[in-house]
Amino acid sequence: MPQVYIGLGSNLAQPLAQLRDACQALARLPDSQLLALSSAYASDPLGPPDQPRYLNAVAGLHTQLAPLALLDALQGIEQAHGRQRKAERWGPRTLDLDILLYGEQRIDLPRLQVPHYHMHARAFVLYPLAEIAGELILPDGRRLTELLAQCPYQGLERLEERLLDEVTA
Ligand code: A4P
Ligand code: MG
Repeated sequence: MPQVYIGLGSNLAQPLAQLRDACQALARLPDSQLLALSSAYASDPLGPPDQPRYLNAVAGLHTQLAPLALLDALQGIEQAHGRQRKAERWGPRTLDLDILLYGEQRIDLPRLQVPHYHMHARAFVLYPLAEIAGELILPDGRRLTELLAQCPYQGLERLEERLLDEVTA
C-alpha cells in the first residue's frame, strides 16, 4: 500500500478543534490506516495578511484508495467542516486537506497535482512532515533534510496540544 502524506490546515472556527475532528475523519477513511500524526503548528498566513493565524499538521496514511478517490474523500471531509470555496486565492478556510505525497507517484491531472506544488518551500508543511517522516526522499530524489536546510522557520510555532490521543499503527 502506498504511503501517503496529507497536509491539514485551518484558520477559522476554532482551528484546533477543526484539526482534531479532521484527524478523526482521516482515521475513519475507508480502506486506509492512519499511521502517524505530527504536532499542530501555528504560523502567520501565507497570502492575504488580513486573516487569522493558521494551524497546520501533517498525517501519514496507508491507503488503498486511488489518488482521485482519496481526493474525493478529502473534499468530502472539507465540505463536512463547512468549507466554502471562494474566489480569493489563499483566503481563510475552516479546513484544507492537501495530498502532499502519494507514495513515489508524480501526478499531473487537472484536479490533482502531486507532490503538492508548493510543499518544497513551506515551513508549515516541511517541519510537521519531518516530525513523522524525517528520512523521507521525494519523488524527484531530493531528501526532506535538504529541503529543510533551505527552509527558514517562517515564524512557525509548535503547539503542545495533541491532535489525537492515540494513533494505532
Ligand atoms: N488540487 C490539486 N492538487 C491537489 C492536491 N495535491 N491536494 C486541486 C488537494 N487538492 C489539490 O484547492 C483547489 C483545487 O486544488 C482543488 O479543487 C483540487 O482539485 P482548494 O483546497 O479548493 O483551494 P486552496 O487550498 O485555496 O488553493 P491552493 O492553491 O491549493 O492553496 P494552498 O496551496 O492549499 O494554500 N498559510 C499558512 N500559514 N498555512 C496554510 O495552511 N494555506 C493556504 C492555502 C494559504 N496560506 C496558508 C495556508
Ligand atoms: Mg487546498
